This record gives sequence, structure tokens and C-alpha cells, in this order.
Amino acid sequence: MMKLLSARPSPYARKVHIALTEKGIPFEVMTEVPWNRDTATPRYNPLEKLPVLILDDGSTVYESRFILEWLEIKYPEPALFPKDADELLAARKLEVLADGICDAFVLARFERLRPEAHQSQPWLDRQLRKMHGGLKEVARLVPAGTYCVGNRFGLGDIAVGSMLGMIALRAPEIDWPIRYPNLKALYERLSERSSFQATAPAPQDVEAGVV
Ligand SMILES: N[C@@H](CCC(=O)N[C@@H](CS)C(=O)NCC(=O)O)C(=O)O
Repeated sequence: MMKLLSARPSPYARKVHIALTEKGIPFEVMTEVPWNRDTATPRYNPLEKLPVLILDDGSTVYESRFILEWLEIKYPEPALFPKDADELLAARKLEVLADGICDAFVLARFERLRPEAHQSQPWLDRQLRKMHGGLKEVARLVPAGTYCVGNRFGLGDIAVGSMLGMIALRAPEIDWPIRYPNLKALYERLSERSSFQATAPAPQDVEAGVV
């Protein structure tokens, strides 16, 4: 059976977990803290990041966007990528934005872990600006009262939903549910799905700093 190397707070791993669940593919979860000294992550991905999909023959697929594409090619039904070209591009754009917001959060988080005297406020401001700018653009692109693209659940919802869940948990001071009622309604709708309920993010203890 396929294995998913995952971390409980990771929005990138959540995307893959949701896609596997929605496609009904049997898999086992291996929960890791990629920052810990004893993590297995580098054994499966030389870039030392999760999520990683470990296949039955021992080969591996990593990088959440690529994993979702790999899954769509290998397990086309039920489709999570829109068939219409413009809708597919719209969903992929939302994924670029959602992942980019998560990337900015990660950069800010590690900056905040540095000794206070060494932290760069301009760098922190820059990442926060990207998060706010990204959310504003996602809110502009997501229609009110339905799924992200083409009235059907799919890639855009997986990416945007995973990102919103991460912001809700890790950056609750960002007031996106008040500012963007369409995103709030979308997140509530997505949270009713069992694939979202089964993958709700949770913090993990990181034993050391960066090793
Ligand atoms: N672009 C990557 C990002 C993955 C990522 O940053 N994962 C984090 C966990 S949330 C990680 O493993 N970080 C370890 C590292 O960057 O060395 C993806 O979409 O898969």
C-alpha cells in the first residue's frame, strides 16, 4: 500500500492527504516532524521536505503540486483537476497563490525563531504583506456561494482550503473570515467534507531548532 509521509500541521501534506482520500486510494500515513534530527524525510526526499508519497516499489514522489498531478494522471477518477482548459488554469493559479501564502508564512515563522536581536522587521513585514496580498487575490478570484472553480469540488478547493486551515491555526490574528465572507463560507462548506475533517491541522512539537 502507498505511504504518505506527512506532518500534522503541514498544509502541503494536507493537500495530498485530501486528494488521496477524495480519490478513494488506500494509503497509510507516516507522521513525521521534518525538522527533527531523527526524521526519515531525507531518506525519501533529497530535498528533505514532506509530503512524500512512497510507492509499493519503494520509489518516491515529492512536492505537493507534483504529487497531485501524479495522482491525477495515475488515478484519473474521480477527477480533481477540471477538464476545461480555462478552469484547469484557474485552479492552478489558485494553487500557486495558496502555496505562495503558505511559503511566506514559513519564511516569517523561521525568521521569528531567530534570536530577537537578529530578526529583520523588513523581512517579516515583507512576508506578512505577501500573505495579505495573496489572500486578497484569492478572495477576489473565488466566487461567492460555490466551489472555487466551475461549481465542482477540485484542485482549487484543496489548495485554498488547506491554506485557510493553516492560517486559521497558525496565524489566527489574520482576520480573513471577517474581511472575506466568501472565503469564510467556502471554508465552512469544505469543512463539512470527511476528507477535510480527517485532515484538520494540528501543531506538533519540534524538538530542536533547525538541524
Ligand atoms: N513546496 C513544497 C513545500 C513543502 C514543505 O515546505 N514542507 C515542510 C513541512 S510543512 C518541510 O518538510 N520542510 C522541511 C524543509 O524545508 O527543510 C511542497 O509543496 O511540497
